[in-house]
Amino acid sequence: MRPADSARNGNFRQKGRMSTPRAKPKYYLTTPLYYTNGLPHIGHTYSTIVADVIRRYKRMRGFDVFMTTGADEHGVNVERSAQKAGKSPQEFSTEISVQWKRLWDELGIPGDEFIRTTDEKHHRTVQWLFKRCRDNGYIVKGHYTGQYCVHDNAYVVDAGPGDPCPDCGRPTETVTEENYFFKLSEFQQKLLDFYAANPEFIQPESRRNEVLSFVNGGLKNLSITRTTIRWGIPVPGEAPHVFYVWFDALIGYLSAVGGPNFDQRGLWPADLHLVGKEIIRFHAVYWPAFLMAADLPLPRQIWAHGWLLFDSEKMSKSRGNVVRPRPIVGALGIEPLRFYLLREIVFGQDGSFSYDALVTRYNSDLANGLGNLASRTLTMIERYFGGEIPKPAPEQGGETDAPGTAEFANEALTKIMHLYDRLNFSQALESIWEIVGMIDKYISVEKPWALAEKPEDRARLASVLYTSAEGLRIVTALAHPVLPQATQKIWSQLGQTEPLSGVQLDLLSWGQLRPGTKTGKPEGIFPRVDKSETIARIEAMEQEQNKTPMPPTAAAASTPAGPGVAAAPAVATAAKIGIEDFAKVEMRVGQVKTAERVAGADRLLQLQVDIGDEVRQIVAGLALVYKPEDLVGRKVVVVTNLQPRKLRGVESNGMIVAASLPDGAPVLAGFLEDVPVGAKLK
Ligand code: ME8
Repeated sequence: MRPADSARNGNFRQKGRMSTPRAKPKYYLTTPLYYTNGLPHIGHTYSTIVADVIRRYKRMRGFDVFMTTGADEHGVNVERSAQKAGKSPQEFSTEISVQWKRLWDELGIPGDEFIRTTDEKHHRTVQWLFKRCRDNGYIVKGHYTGQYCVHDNAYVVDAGPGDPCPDCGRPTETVTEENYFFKLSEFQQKLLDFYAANPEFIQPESRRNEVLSFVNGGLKNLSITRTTIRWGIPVPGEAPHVFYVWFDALIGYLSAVGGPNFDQRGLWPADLHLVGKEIIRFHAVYWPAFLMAADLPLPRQIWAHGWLLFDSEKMSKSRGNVVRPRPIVGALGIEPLRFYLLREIVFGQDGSFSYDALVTRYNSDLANGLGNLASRTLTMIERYFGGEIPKPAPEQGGETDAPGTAEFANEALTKIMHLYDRLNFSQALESIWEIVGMIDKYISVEKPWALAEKPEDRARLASVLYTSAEGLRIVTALAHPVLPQATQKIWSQLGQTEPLSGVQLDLLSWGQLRPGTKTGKPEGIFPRVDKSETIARIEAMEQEQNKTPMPPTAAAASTPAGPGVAAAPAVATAAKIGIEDFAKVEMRVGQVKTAERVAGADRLLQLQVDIGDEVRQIVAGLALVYKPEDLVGRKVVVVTNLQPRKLRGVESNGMIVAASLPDGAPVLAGFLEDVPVGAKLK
């Protein structure tokens, strides 16, 4: 059952659905609203490109599509970044928002609405939704002391002072506030019932399981206002309370399509919230609970995709290991980037970004694949038939285009649409490119250039080129959501006058290409490029771009992976330091003498570490990965000149150096050769 149906039958009314009569069914989708504490990298670009592909695909399936993207401008991160830049939060985040919007425009992925959480209409919506939840009895006032992760704008349940955030590994801060609480605990069963009634609500399955186990584990009330920061939407009549950034940003999806008057637009509920996997809980737990509490319709689906990795780590602003879209687009264009991201990465899973793979895909699938097919087909039609689609003569059919072609093509259409429907882009493209390969092979086998030599083979030549052109037309339409400009060019060269974006895939079938149609001049669509030269160009552009001062980011780059664990910096673009700064950090080889768990802290181990002239007690966030007994005797790298501090009441006098994996898991630094305990690292 889909959310709308279950809502009608269950507690949650499906208001506003289709209240404005529409010729076509509506489809409303969103990207996350990105933080304005830094500029977009290709991780963000990936999400927005995927949304744009869905938007174009759904239009070709007859939907009236609306897509929202935007900027999440409030919260501590933005406030701090603004402070660093010496600007007011409003001024700072406006500058950054403008740049995000400009980039999406430039890349041709602007969506239909760019909502800013500083927009007046959004403020009104948040305040209205708060009032509805409060009037319904789901909001109470109280005090809260807890560990707060500034980076993720979230309290960390069950964490003690200094414990790391389980999501990003950065140390949490202890915060005490008078807060308004959202009674999330009252929604545990309601959410579980809702998920059960709507098995496709959370996708993919792995994320659904993750959310189910989180909710099954019990839900605590959620603090939804802050008095410790000023940069937020004011809670009406309750100064100095401002709304918690997630009880602000999520509501942006609704503000974008009418806010309190969503009924009039008929777009709510959203059909799809597209998000990265790290924010699934906010979207699949908090957001539906807020909407249930306000008695509003729930979104139909949350789809959490994986991460783009660079150098095996999550590409992220704070790590600094980011790749920006502009240099790639400058060297190759936006369409090769779209194609690469959707073809190479299995949607829903993590995928590594590599320039090498990007250019290889470009040359093999676009230059040699689709581009070459279009140019050879159109060139031969021009040369042998004066630029007119020839009339096929089926009775002349040879082995390779015999009866099954039409059936094969129509079946492929159905299959590929199904793959798009499941957001299985990599397989959809793989299947489309199988057809490209088949037509290519067909041309090579039939050798139209040889048929053209003999007048008695004229009818056969016409059939072969018709078949190739018709195959190309179908492929072009199917690839349009991913390659909108290139396919439109090929489409026009095939003499098609209707804009490709207006073509309905459901009405597409083999044989619609009319013989006699005038074709356009064949033009190269994807010229082949030299790999090393292209990568060098991208890198040169990147360097050029990095010279232009970038707005400062949230900059938690140097924060450790956990208490007592210093993450080895994987920072490509972090600010450089002089040798004298590095010399301030004293690191020595240590050997673990004893190790035990710290009571009540899942992640912490209490270690006694011999550093040569003394044995130090160090509390380290290693317990999720390392068993205490496996550490005893192990040589580790210890930062020895840090101020001692207490973690869960246990004094920690030093820090163990470890790499931090994308999921925050530590990996201890060590040596291949034997080294004496106490040796200094330089
Ligand atoms: O979380 N790979 O904003 P944000 C793939 N403001 N996608 C990535 C990525 C990567 N390496 N890095 C970022 C926020 N993304 C909140 C959202 S919504 C109401 C509030 C994409 O600027 C991915 O979609 O940190 C991820 O969820 C989003 O950017 C996070 O953007």
